[in-house]
Amino acid sequence: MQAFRTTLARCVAACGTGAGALAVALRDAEPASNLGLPSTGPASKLVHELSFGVDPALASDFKTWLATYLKSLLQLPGMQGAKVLAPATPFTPTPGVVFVLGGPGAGKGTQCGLIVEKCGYTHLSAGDLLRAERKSGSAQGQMIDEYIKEGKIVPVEVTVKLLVDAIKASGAQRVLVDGFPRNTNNLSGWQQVVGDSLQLGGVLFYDCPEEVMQERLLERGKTSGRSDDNIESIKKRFTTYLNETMPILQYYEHQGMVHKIDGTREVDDVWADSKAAVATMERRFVASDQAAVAVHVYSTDVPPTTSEAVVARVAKAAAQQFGEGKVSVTGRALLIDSSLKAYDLDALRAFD
Ligand code: UP5
Ligand code: MG
Repeated sequence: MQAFRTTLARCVAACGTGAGALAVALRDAEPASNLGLPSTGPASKLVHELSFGVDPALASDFKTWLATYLKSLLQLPGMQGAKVLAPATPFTPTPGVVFVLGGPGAGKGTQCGLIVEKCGYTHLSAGDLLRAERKSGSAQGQMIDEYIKEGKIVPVEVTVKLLVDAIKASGAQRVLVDGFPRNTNNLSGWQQVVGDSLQLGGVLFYDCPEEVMQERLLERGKTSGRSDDNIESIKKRFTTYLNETMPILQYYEHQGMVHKIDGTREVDDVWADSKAAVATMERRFVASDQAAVAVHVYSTDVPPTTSEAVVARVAKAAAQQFGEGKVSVTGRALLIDSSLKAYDLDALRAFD
C-alpha cells in the first residue's frame, strides 16, 4: 500500500497540480487524420472537447437546448457520455468603449449626441469633464484652465481619473470617450489604468480640414462661452492636434481600428457613416461578449469519430436552433493517455 501511495504521489508530482494535472491526463489526438481510419487494436477512448461561444441573450435557452441535444448525440454509435463544464465564476460581459477623435470643431460632440440618442451609448467628453473640474476652483482647476486656453493637453493622471470615475459611475455597457486619447501620454496612461477592464470597439475619426473647423469654432465662439473658442487658442489647438493626436490615429490605423469619416458634410450625412461604423463596432463587441461554454463528449474510436465531424454536426444543429452566427463551435479530440484516481476521496471520483 505504501508503495502504491509513493507511485501515486510521483505521478501527481509529474503531472503538476490542480487543473493542470487534469489537462495533462489528456493529450492531443494526433495526427487528426488517424481518427478517420478504422481502428486495428482494441477501442481507445476519446474526449471531444467542444468550446461554444454563445450570444449572452441566448445563454439560458442554449443551456436547456444543449442538455437535450447532447442526449440525442449520445445515441450515436461509439458515444459514451458527456459533461457540460461551466466557468467557475459567473460570466459578466466587459463594458465596451469607442474613442472619438478628430480636430477641434470636426463634429465629435455633435455626432456623439446622435449616437447617444439613436444607439443608447453613454457619452463622456474628456474636454467637458475637464471643464467641469476646472470650475471647482482648486489648484488643479487653475492648471486645467491654463492648459485649455493654451490648447495644450492636460497631464493624463487628471484626465484618466475623471474618465474612469465617470465610466464607473455611469455603469454603462457602451461608452463614447470623446476627445481622448490625444497623445502618447494619454494612450499609455489609459492602458496602464484601464488594461483589459474595458474593451475597445474602435476609433471614430472625423476628418475635417482646418478652414472648415476654424469657421465652425469662430461661429460657435460667439455664444459658447468657451475660453478656447478664439482665434489664438484655436490655432494652438490645431498645432497640438497635428503634432500629438495624429500619431495616435496612425497607431490605431495600423491596428485596423479606425473608422475614418468625412466630417465636412451635412450633419445627417456624417451621421449615416457614424451609424454604419457603430454597427460594425457593435458586431465586434457582441463577438467578444459571447459567454463561453465547454463540453467534453466521450466516445470510443470504434466506429472512427473525428473531432471535425462532431464539431460540424453540433454546429449545424445549433445554427438550426438559434440561427447562423449566434453560437460558435470549435473543438478538438483528445486521447486519454493515462488516468489517475483520487485515493480514498469519494468526492473526487466524480471527476473520473
Ligand atoms: N458642427 C458640427 N458638425 C457640423 C457639420 N457636419 N456641419 C456644420 N456644422 C457642424 O462641433 C463644433 C461646431 O460645429 C458646433 O457649433 C456644431 O454645431 C458645428 P462639435 O460637435 O462641438 O465639434 P467637436 O469636434 O466636439 O469640437 P470641440 O471644440 O469640442 O473639439 P476639441 O477637441 O477642441 O475640444 P475638447 O472639448 O475635446 O477639448 C478641449 C480642450 O481640453 C483641449 O484643447 C485640451 O486642452 C483639453 N483636453 C485635454 O487636455 N485632454 C483631453 O483628453 C481632452 C481635452
Ligand atoms: Mg467636443
